[in-house]
This record gives sequence, C-alpha cells and structure tokens, in this order.
Amino acid sequence: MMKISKFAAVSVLALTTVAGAAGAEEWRGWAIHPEDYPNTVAMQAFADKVAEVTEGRVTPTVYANGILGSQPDAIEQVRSGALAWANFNMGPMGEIVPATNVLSLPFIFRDVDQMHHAMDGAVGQQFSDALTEAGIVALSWYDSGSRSFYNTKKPIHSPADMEGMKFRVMNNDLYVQMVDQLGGNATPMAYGEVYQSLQTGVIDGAENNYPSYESSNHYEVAKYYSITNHLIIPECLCVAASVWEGVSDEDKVAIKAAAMESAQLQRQLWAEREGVSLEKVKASGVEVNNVDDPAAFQSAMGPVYDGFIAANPDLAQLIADIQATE
Ligand code: GTR
Repeated sequence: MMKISKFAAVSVLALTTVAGAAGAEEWRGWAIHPEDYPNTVAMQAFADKVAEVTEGRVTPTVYANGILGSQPDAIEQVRSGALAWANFNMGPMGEIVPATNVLSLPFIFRDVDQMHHAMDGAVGQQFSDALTEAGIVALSWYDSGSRSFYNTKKPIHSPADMEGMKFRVMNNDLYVQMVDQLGGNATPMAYGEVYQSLQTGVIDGAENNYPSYESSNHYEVAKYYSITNHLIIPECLCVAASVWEGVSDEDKVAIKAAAMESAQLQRQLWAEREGVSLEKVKASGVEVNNVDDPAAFQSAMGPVYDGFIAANPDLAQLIADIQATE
C-alpha cells in the first residue's frame, strides 16, 4: 500500500476509513518521509501489527512522501477525521494546539535523553491531553533527533554569520522569532518546497536533523551544515480522535501496545540512521562544523522565552516541569 500513484492518492483523499469486503476498516495514514525512513518503516510495522492483533478489523495503510498533502494540511485532516492516522512533528502542531509550542522553544531540552524521559512520563501526558482536546490522540512518541542550520553559502560559526541570510523554517511563529533573534531572516515554507527553493536561491538555508537533511536531498544543494542543535522536537504517532472513539476497548489496548512497539523500533532505527546519514552527506562533500560558542545561540533566545511566557503564563509550569526532568 505504500507505493501509490499521485492520482490514486488524491482520489481517495476524502475517505478516512473504508469498510472492506469482510467489514475491515481501513485507516488511511499520512507520512511525510520516504518509505525507507525510520518513521515510515516504524509506521508500516505498526500497520502490520494492528492488522494482525485486531484480526483485520482495523487495517492501517501508509501513504509516504507527503503525497496526501503538507503537514499543516494533514494535521487539519486528522482533526476533522478526513485522515485516520499520521506521524506528526510537534513543530507545525503549535499553531493548533498551543501547549505543544513549549516543544518548539529553542533549547528547551538539554538533550534527546531528557526529551525521552519527559515525553514518556507525566510531561508527555500533558501534551497528549492537549492534543486529545484538539481531536488528535497521541499513541506514542517518536524521535526526531536535534535540528541544526544548513545553507548554500558558508559555515556558520556564530550568530553573526547568519546576518542577512534567509532560512526556511517550519510553520510556526516561534521559529521566525528564533531566526530573527539570531540575526537571520525566516521564511515559513512547506517541507516539500525547500529543495527547489534552496536550488533557485529563494532561500539560503534551512534547518533540520541529519536524516531529513539527507533523505530530502537538501545536502546536494546546501553544502554547509553547522551544528547548533537548537531544536529537539518530538513527534507523535497519532490517530484521529473521532476514529479512535469508534474502536472497541479491547482493540484500543492492542493498538496502543502496537504503537509503543512502533516507537521503540523507530527510536532504534533512528539512532542507526543518524550515523548513516551523517556519513553519507560528509562523503558527498558536505562541510559539517561545530559552532564556536554554542551558548551564544542559546543566550540569544532570552527574548523568545520572555515573550512566550508573557503571552502564555499558563504554560510556565510546563516549561519548568521539562527543565526539572532528569
Ligand atoms: C522533519 C520532520 C517532518 C517535518 C520536517 C520539516 O525532521 O520529521 O515531520 O516536520 O522535518 O522540516 O518540515
């Protein structure tokens, strides 16, 4: 089901769940990455497992490569129930579920381990609750490493090097503020448009983790990757709340277990892929550099935090909870 023509994908776009001949319910799933990407592989493993444990009552399918639309559009489609399930990054989710913006604050997590501890415990539950209220049920959390800046012009060593450069960011005003504070110019843009925009000079750079930088082929046109690790954003394996409500209690337990297993697999594949992607981009001539003073990037974020807390005083505790996580 993962290989599908654009025409076929579009023609089924409006159908969330389709009752099959034997009464099986098809769950159409949105995936932004290619078939061999850790997230997509883990989604397919989830799909296979769910079909097995529900004895075909639920048969999730995976539409890879963002063929069913951009991430902001897909989020809306899952909310409305037009799509049954997806793997979403929490970045573009902030515009819809304000609490998830906390996960888009630059340097909110010390490292990926801390992110896992937080998301797998009580903190993660708070985000799940906020998502459920917006019509999206997070069944488990995937890894997305940490994001750094890359560009077509030169290595970035300090924020001053970003002066005057135009960077694509995901759809969230916090990222615009982040790039502003670093001295660059931000352009929110869909993931699928970045390659061409880098190639034609519409933008000078973007930011992402190694696997996305590599699998999207952005490294072919933006040859400088500077390690800032400014964002560590978890991703969910999510189901439309309206679809989830229709599942029996027994199947819910089995599907939730399959989602936890899928997340374990994703994290393992992720760890492997990060190294593979880094080697691949380096071998192709990409210059990867450490920045001179990582703290200079972090301290520039003061106004972003101040503005955020002033506008969202109710989220200050959640920020504190994350910062207090081991
Ligand atoms: C990737 C993430 C995608 C998408 C993309 C982007 O790392 O897995 O869901 O958010 O980044 O930059 O748009």
